[in-house]
Amino acid sequence: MDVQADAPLVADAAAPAATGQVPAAAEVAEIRDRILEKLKHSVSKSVGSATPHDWFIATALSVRDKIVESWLTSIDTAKKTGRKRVYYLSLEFLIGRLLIDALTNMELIDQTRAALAELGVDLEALREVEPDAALGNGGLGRLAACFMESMATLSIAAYGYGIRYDHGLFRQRIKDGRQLEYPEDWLSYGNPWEFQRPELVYGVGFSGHIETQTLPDGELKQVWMPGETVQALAYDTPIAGWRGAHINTLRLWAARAADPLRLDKFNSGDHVGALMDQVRAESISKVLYPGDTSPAGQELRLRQEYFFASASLQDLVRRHMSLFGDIKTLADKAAIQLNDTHPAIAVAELMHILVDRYDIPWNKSWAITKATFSYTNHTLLPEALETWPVPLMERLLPRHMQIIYLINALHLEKVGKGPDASGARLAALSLIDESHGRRVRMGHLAFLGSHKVNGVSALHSDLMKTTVFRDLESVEPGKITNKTNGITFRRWLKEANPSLTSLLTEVVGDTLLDDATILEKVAPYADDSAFTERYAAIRRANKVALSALVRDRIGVKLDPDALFDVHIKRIHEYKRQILNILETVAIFEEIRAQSFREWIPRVKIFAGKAAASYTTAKLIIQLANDVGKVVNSDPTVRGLLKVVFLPNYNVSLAERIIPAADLSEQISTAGMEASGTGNMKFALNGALTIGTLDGANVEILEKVGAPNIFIFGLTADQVEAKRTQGISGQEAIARSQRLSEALESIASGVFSPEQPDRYRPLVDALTYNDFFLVTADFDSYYNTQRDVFKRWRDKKSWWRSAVINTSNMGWFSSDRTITEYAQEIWNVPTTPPGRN
Ligand code: 26V
Repeated sequence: MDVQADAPLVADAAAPAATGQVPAAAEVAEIRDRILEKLKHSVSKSVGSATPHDWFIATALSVRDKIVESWLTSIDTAKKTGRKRVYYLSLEFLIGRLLIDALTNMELIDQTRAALAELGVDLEALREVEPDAALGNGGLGRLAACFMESMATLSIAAYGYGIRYDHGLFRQRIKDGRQLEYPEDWLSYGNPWEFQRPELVYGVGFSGHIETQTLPDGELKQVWMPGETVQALAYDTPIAGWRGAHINTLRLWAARAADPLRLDKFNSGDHVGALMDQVRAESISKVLYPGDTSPAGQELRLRQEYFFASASLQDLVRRHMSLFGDIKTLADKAAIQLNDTHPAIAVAELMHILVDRYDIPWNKSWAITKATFSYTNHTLLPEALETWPVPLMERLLPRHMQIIYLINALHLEKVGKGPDASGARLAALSLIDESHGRRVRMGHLAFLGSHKVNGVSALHSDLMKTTVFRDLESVEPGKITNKTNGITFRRWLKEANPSLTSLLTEVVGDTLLDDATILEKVAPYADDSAFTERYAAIRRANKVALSALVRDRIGVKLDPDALFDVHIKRIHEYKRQILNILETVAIFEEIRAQSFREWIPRVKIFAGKAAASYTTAKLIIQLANDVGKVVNSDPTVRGLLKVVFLPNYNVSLAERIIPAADLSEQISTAGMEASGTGNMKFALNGALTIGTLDGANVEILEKVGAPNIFIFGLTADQVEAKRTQGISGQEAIARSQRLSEALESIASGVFSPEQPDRYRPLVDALTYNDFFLVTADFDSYYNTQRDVFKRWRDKKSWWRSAVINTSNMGWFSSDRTITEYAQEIWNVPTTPPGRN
């Protein structure tokens, strides 16, 4: 990819419009000179020999310098003012690319684009060479990234703590319609955003035994003597808030062995054995989410969780002691947020630190722990609720297991005194699940160790109280609160859709990204045809750009005037991609049978990854691809329907697809999607939602109003009631000719002629064991899709609804969500941007 500087770099798609401001020549010249300086002295390349990647590094380093100046000030100010800090503990941060994000938030984007242009370099081409940091699986990880940005924007003194995985989420390739997984290698060219901190190293112990000592006062003290110690090494990435007023730190831990190699073994000729300790230690930070189908995989996952929880707590306790000198004030100066149960072992670790290291009495330690922690739940799916086998915990973390037993004993003693202390109730409340082998319930540990517990949408938080946490809620009523998720508008509006952002700021003013609620001012323009025409033209340009991308990547030509119907997210049965595919097949059959009718040209766009071990999800990917192959080449269809599956869905691809979407598919089985955040990104960018009353769809409906969203299907209550009657799909299939025909064509091999029974397992599951109630919702979904068609024919009405969606999305800014966490959970002040 050696590109000479005199051959201008060209991006692979239409460049987003600049924001229209003409940057001052002197500033542009200064930026240009700084980039040249970095290219020479940090990258060690001449202008004539620099590759796009060299230019990317030089540009990143030049903006990083600016960020560092504010970063040091932010750290210094927090120190001087003795502010309470927020610690966001997350095993996932799905940050994506950072160049455009950093330039946007430092308000240097136009100047830098102009400076690079003077050098014959296209900023959009540099954007594309940056690897997409995928240290997360999906919604939970992306939420952590949006929250980091909003915490910086609101000048909260916050640290994100996580793991610096060598390899993030796997790279997905589609071969013959099937998903293949390849290791992702985001660090192979180096990472210009991070700073290694070799002085910040903590030992993290595992296994070993416990010695009981008798103190002079006769009290017993437990001393854990780990059998193995791994080192945690810190890497810091600065996270710039909007307008660069405040910069926070994302601190990620890499695992190292204490000694780089066993010299004795090496010298005796055992060259591989000499590296064993290193390999064992480094495996902890090797990959995101190691497969946990084997016992070794499970153990590695638990080692990851403890490794990062221990390093993070040691680090924050060290900071607290050096600043405030008294461990008993920890809860006044630190709020620790647990992003799901993955870091829940931190509750036992803090107890270990307080009781064993600082000799704080148990009850006082427990009070400090509870006041410091809070926990966010992100799913109610039983298979996703973490539990660890007691024998594994006992072997790997013997002292923590003791602590968990003691927490449990005191907890059960307390609830055992209550009026309703039946055996069944105590079993449900216990930290130890005894129903299939003894296992530690990490959700219970996180719940008990926290002062607040929250769900991520109104519906989800309510369901928490009636399902998995029903018994615990009755012990501590009022502990569960709701914090509906949000998204950062800097990335999901300005960076992803700069042209729409310019149009909106023309109307509401240039404080849109400071205070998203002013989007309301756009509402009156929903009836202004001059405005809606410009709004529609921007969408069309985004669709043209996406069509070019689709053509480049998978060779399918799209009609930018077709309705772009988009379903992008992890592939999971509860998200019901198969419901969408069934409707596609039904329409395909109808077009073929009645090709003379006036069909609405439509493109179904799918993207998403399936967990490597999730056979059914992988079969759904294959079905989408197989349907695409048949539909796209059918001469009767004449391009009226296209089906594309875009490989390797990630943050960067989402940034390209969302601004080009007309229809947003949010069709999970009601009660199963905790919130969704993609739903917010689409609606903000003006796609209309077709969705069930699930997660944050419920609140989107409230904000945009029923005429501007397509809601269908069973409600969460109806889903629950229906499941108690049985989950066979036979009745629903018998009632619906369309559904039975669509299923029949899939089952008979219309889309897999080379292997006709390929999709038998999918069809059988829907017929006899339809847990996700696809068949029950099919007719309602199909009919609602016809309402979408009707609306699409009336373009005036369509664009009116789109504008109303955009104008009502201000509430879904993660700035609002973080403000609520700050006020109601963390008790820290926030400063809106622009007021520093
Ligand atoms: C995890 C697993 C792991 C084992 C197999 C099945 C399974 C299914 C789901 C999950 C989800 C883990 C947690 C998660 O990512 N939740 C997502 O969090 C988002 C941010 O709050 C939220 O918007 C999504 O609705 C929720 O699914």
